[in-house]
Amino acid sequence: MKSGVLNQLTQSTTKKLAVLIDPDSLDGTQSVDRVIDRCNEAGADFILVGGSLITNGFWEECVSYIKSRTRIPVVLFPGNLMQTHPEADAILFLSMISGRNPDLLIGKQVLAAPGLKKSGVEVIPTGYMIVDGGKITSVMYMSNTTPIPHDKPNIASTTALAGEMLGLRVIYMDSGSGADRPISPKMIREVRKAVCAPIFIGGGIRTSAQAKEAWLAGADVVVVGNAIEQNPELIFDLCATRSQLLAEKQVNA
Ligand code: 1GP
Repeated sequence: MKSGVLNQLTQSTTKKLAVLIDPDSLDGTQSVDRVIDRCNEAGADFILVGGSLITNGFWEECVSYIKSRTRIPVVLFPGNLMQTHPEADAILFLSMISGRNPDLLIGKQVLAAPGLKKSGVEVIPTGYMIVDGGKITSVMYMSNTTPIPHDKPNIASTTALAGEMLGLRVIYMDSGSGADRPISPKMIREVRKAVCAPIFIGGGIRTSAQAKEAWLAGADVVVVGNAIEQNPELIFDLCATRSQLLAEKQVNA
């Protein structure tokens, strides 16, 4: 089984940008190109592919097409069991530790495990935590779980800590696609203090200022989906902000 993406996450402390592509929100390869071309030019670190619901039958073709158009690692962020693909570089193998739905803690994973093993795709054990982002998002509705309250950083940090103690290698905190407000820097800081695992932060990030706040609070990977679908040029701003943080760190080191 491959191990490149997790190594990249754990061995380098530089801040990273992941661009999320939801095949259901795109209408064919032209709109994929609009995003991928800019990811290639600006130097995004990862391309995440996934969605709560795939209704347009574009999954298989979409992942293969992205792989054919970029050398950036393509990481699956599956909304359900069907969202696997042998050409992907890795899959975030999610256990929804913020919820108490046994099917999403271990049930679906049991069903998916044999196929994933055969596919040879790198499997990244991921503690997935939904945080209230000010409205009911698809992931909240589809998962039938209660999100962690926005103003309870201690619940988030202890949940992440338990996830890490259980052996999960990455923590992904998500206020849901199109959330009204991103996860607060205070909550990110608390989780950062609690765990060593790389932290992904996503949901409702629309500007490079919000991404910067998340990175500075302790996020390793900032995930942006909706805002980039609406304006792919934002990738340039986000990558510039990420590079500026790196340059500042080098000057201050
Ligand atoms: C959703 O974390 C991702 O699961 C990204 O959210 O689409 O709001 O950027 P946005």
